[in-house]
Amino acid sequence: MKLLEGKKALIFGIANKRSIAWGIGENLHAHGAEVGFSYGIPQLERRVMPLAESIGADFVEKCDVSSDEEVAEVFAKAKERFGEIDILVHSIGYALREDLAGRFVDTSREGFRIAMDISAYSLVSLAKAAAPLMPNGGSIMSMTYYGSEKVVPHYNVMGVAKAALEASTRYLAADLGPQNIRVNAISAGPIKTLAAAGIAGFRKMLHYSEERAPLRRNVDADEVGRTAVWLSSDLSSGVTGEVIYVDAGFNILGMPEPPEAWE
Ligand code: NAD
Ligand code: 0WE
Repeated sequence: MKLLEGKKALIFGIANKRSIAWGIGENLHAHGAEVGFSYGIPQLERRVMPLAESIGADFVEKCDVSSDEEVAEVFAKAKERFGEIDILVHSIGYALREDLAGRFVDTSREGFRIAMDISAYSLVSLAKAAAPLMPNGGSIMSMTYYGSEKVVPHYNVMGVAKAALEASTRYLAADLGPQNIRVNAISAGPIKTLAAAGIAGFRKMLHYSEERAPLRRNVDADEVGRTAVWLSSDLSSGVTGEVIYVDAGFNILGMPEPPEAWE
């Protein structure tokens, strides 16, 4: 009997084979879960369909999470297809490109609103829509990043949105806990996905963390997916409202390695 046998998962935020959402989907499927996917924009269908098919996932629906109507529609379809679900994965983040460069202090009102709406509020709206499909409890998780806690150059308004996402995780965990629905976030180290591809200096950031992280390497979407299996399973039944780090230990450091002069 596989760990997630009989469980049904809905995964939001797949774009291509590099997506963390795909690393999670593959692993949930490998451990026996039935998986459905949702993607954000029509152009992604072409890339997402063959991936979904390769693991026998027939539920693949577009949903722009900035639209209440689209969220309602995708959950109506999920109810039709799955009846109940056990696992909800939120793997969505977006800010205006201009807000991921330069100074945070220059963030526009509209840029701030968009980042908060798509990257943080959407977890609240998906959790609210998913809860009625989880009558026997469930596990909800989202993806976050260390830039929510400490200043990471150019992460800017996304750091603020991730702080809101992490705080929302705690409030949702408190609200939904009595229904045995757990809500957690995975804080992943930097991974070269579509969302990271366009970021100036991302390669240098990967080298920076690879050289300093306690494990002296970066993490990949498959490792995030394996932690998602644990959060999805009854092995983590006592864990809710938490941020779980999958970052090769980078977050524990208070200072980089001592310079040679100290040794
Ligand atoms: P990705 O580009 O593969 O995934 C991001 C997804 O968000 C895309 O599928 C995109 O279509 C979707 N999205 C954007 N706006 C949307 C909208 N309005 N409606 C629906 N979907 C929308 O990149 P990824 O790195 O896999 O990102 C997934 C999550 O992981 C994000 O929350 C990101 O912040 C987080 N994360 C990424 C890293 C990293 O270094 N790659 C590290 C830590 C956390
Ligand atoms: O959450 C993210 C990135 C999310 C993201 C990426 C983009 C690129 C394309 C949100 N919005 C957009 N908008 C676009 O137009 N990460 C954790 C990856 C990431 O992004 C950074 C990082 C890291 C790490 C940006 C600056 C500094 C570090």
